[in-house]
Amino acid sequence: MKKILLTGSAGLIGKILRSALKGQYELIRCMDVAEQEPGGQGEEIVQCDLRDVEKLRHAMRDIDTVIHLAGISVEDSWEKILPANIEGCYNTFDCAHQAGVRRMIFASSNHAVGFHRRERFIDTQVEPRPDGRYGVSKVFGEALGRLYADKYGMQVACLRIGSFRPDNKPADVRQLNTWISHNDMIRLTKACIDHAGFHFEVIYGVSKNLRNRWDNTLVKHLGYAPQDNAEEFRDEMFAKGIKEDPVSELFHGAMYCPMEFVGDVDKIQ
Ligand code: NAI
Ligand code: 15L
Repeated sequence: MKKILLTGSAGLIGKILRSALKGQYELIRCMDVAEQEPGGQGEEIVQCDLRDVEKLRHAMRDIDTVIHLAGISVEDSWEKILPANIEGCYNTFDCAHQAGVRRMIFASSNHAVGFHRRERFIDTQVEPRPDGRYGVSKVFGEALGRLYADKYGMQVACLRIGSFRPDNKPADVRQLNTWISHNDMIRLTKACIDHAGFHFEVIYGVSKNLRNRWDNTLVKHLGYAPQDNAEEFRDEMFAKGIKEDPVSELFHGAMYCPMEFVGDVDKIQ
């Protein structure tokens, strides 16, 4: 029986994981800067900002595994990304290390590799290619994960999540590739919590979509077996029409790529 700290537990993914993991482990400590529903049996509620190192350290006591979801979850200004996703992510890894946490499951994003060309499949070893400040913060988090695994022996899994939606279905034609269902997100998280032992892993958080372009072959040993397929929403998504920006449609990161874009797409090969 494990004790788990779930950061970002008041958010979209956090709420789903909170209810799915409840009762399956000895303790789920739910931490967020936002207010939360009171804790039930096997749950503790902590209100804490990732910048509050003292409180964060306290939240790590007796924890085996941290699931780190908290932070800015979309492209935003540096003023917002810096404290939450850079400083806050560092604080989370370092407080976990100091408290003797064995395993970290870090919510990275497909936007860490968003400027790879969509015409190519990408695997878990492609070089970082962030498509914005948010993507840079996810590359930073993955780099921290590599450091804390190599230097401090922490087991780290970085989940490059695709598109997780409140209504549990894709929003557009692109998300027929990138969608992850709620149940597959739960499966992926549980695979990483329950695994006997790993060093440092990167895995795409995507369902078993017919149009998936992200290759998890190298991390089959993690035991993530997605069951859902966005193709069931195909007709509904195509009926909405394809209105993608010409820069967006070239790259895996899609809508984040044209933001502020003044580059030369021919040079992004
Ligand atoms: P969300 O925005 O719904 O939840 C994020 C939570 O973090 C919120 O409850 C917020 O209060 C909390 N938070 C923000 N700053 C904080 C701080 N300084 N201290 C403590 N808590 C703070 O995001 P969502 O969609 O649930 O995503 C969770 C994680 O997964 C994020 O790291 C996001 O980047 C990542 N992700 C999500 C994807 C999606 O499709 N939803 C896709 C790829 C990655
Ligand atoms: C993400 O990283 C974001 O958290 C989410 O809001 C979506 O934009 C998602 O990626 C996506 O690429 O669809």
